[in-house]
Amino acid sequence: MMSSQVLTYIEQFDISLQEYMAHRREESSGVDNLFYSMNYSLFSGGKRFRPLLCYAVGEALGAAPDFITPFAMAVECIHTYSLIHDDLPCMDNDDVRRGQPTNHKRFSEDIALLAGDALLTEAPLILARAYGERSGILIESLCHAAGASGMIRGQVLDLGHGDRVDSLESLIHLHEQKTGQLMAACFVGPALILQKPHKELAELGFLLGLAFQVKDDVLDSHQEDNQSFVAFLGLEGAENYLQSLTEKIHRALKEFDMDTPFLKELIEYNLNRKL
Ligand code: GRG
Repeated sequence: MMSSQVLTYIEQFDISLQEYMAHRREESSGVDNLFYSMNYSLFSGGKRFRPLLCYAVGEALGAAPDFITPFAMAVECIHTYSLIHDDLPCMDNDDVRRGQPTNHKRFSEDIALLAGDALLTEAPLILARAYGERSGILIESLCHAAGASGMIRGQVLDLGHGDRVDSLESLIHLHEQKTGQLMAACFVGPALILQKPHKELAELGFLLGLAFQVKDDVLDSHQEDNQSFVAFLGLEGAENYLQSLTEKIHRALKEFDMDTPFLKELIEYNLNRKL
């Protein structure tokens, strides 16, 4: 359960994203189906964990929410594209996401592929239009996190096309890439926007990404998956690992003088979430 303050952040974010997408649909007329498909996945009940993280980090560093919104939208567009593509027949071939038909089931495979492509491309467009002379460094940081040196690298490792994942250490590395890089970008982006030091902040994102993935594996422990934290550590071991990662993140937040109620709520939300 999230606090009313956090729920208000989600509501405001959704309004901004809806307005932005309506504007983009006007800019690009005649392809309504593409926009239905993009909007279907953008507004189908995602937790908005990454945008909330951007706002919470921004708040801790002294940024007004409006200043963070475009960056949060760019991150959510990349996250949403990754889910659409991850569900495609050539990837996980999933029929259901968030309790509803996956994008390619609801629309078609070609439109789902293109909606994912369009959402990925939307991210640097949003940043370039919103952040003026800061946009170059933001685009560099976010694309580094999302691409061949980050999230996609993690996906390639996960699919078995890269180095073998045969130890806890290599599993941790995989998820630092696949989930942690985008979370790290949520810490680094607001610091870049405010021109504040960011090097150590990325480490917090990697830790949180790892905790997020361990929680996912605990929630999915009924599913057979020999590449999960539950497979490597057992259910109790994975739960203990999640607890120790969570405590480590709280300690690190304190160390960086960022142990705000908003950030602490998000860390606890991950620990206790049911989906
Ligand atoms: C580009 C094909 C492709 C893959 C990139 C991130 C990723 C790799 C694939 C997405 C699938 C996946 C399970 C990734 C792990 C990260 C993760 C736990 C995603 C789910 O994030 P939530 O729970 O999603 O925040 P909601 O539905 O709340 O938005």
